[in-house]
Amino acid sequence: MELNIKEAFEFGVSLKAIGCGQGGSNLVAAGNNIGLFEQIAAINTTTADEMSVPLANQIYCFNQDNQKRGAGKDALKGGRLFAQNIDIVRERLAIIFSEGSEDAFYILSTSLGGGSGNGMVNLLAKDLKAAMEDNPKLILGLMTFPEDSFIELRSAKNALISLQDSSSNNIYDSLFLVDNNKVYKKLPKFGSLAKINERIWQPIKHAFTYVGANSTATLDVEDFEAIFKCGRCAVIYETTVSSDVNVEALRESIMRSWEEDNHYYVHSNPQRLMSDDYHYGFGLLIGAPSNLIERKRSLFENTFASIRNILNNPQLSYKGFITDDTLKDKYRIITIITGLPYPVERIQSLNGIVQQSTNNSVDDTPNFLKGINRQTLIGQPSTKKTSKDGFDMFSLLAEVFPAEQSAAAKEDFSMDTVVSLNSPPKSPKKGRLNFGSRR
Ligand SMILES: Nc1nc2c(ncn2[C@@H]2O[C@H](COP(=O)(O)OP(=O)(O)OP(=O)(O)O)[C@@H](O)[C@H]2O)c(=O)[nH]1
Ligand SMILES: [Mg+2]
Repeated sequence: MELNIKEAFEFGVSLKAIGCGQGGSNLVAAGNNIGLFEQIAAINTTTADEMSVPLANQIYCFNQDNQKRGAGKDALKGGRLFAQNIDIVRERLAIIFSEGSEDAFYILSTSLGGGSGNGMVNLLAKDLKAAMEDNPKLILGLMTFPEDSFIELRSAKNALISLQDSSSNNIYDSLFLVDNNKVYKKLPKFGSLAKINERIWQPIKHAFTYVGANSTATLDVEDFEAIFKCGRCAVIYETTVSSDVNVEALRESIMRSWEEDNHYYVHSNPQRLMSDDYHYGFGLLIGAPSNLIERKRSLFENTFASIRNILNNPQLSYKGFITDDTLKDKYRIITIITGLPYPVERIQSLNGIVQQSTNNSVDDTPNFLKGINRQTLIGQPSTKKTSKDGFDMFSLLAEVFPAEQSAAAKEDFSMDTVVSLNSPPKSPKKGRLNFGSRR
């Protein structure tokens, strides 16, 4: 069944996915259900969670004291369990991803707020990046921002650890932030979390289907890659519009698709978040039935110019008009916007919860929570280099390796070859970490 769905779509770019923790694994399973991924893996710390992906794709970083306990909503513990089990992770990933496209992009998914996924996802991303040092591929992240009812001291802290880390270390080429408040708001309508998880991926799936496809104006794979290299946060909105529209109506529909209630992202109305000082990426993809694709060319071109203008003319702007005969008398309009700032207000409200709680109790967590660096969250203007300051989860690694090795080991963690993926494994280095080369 799954195979049939996959075969029905020709992807311009393949996507491989790794889910971390329960929410991340469910999300990856959902994307896989709609045929988005070429290959998937899911990593967790306990068998107590529902994983949704086949057993062969599951990887565990067990808590040796109790395999059912996992990280127990403690992100530092989640990170530590990951670091302690890194050899298992690398070995299993190397096997799971040993076949398939060499040019695939990667997407790592997790739900912020828990212990396991939240704690491990950035370490994994960093490891993957190091593994691909010689042949870098895009690494994207898709994370849910915790729903209000889940937020308390620990979950807020966990999410802050991860966000501070990814914003100050430039771990992902781009990060999609999904708002779980919206997910739960729509739950009654769609009946199950699994169904909504599928809908979250839908615009991403359509974008990946259209890139590099047969078109009259091509947003090719390189353009797509360039857009996502802008860094910070990304969104992909979509809408379908009746084909009897003019430019004004088309533009209105697109702008409506950016509004708060019409997608699952934390970021809404991107035009209000964009200023002259930063790099942004913009892609407009329009799918249309073959009888309209040429005839409506000027309508599409004018719409592109108009939307580009609304977004303050980002330097990196690309368009693709794609023949899609699954659409009858409709257009599918996809807008990709990258380089958006981290959601400062939402993050500051998490910070407020932590501050409030820690005022009344003794707290022994790292002091990164004291001062969220606003500049790191909104990014640096394009003329300045991104700051490397901020709390660093990677210091966890130093705890895992013996003291005399720790400096070299930490160096290796970010420098060495990791999972062999599609390139032949490098020969193991004596006395150093041997990331995923198959023995
Ligand atoms: N959108 C979405 N969110 C989910 C899903 N499953 C869990 N979550 C959210 O994930 C957060 C809890 O994190 P989990 O993923 O359960 O935690 P974990 O990574 O397994 O970490 P532990 O604390 O060790 O269990 C909450 O915000 C949940 O609402 C899912 O299938 N979809
Ligand atoms: Mg869990």
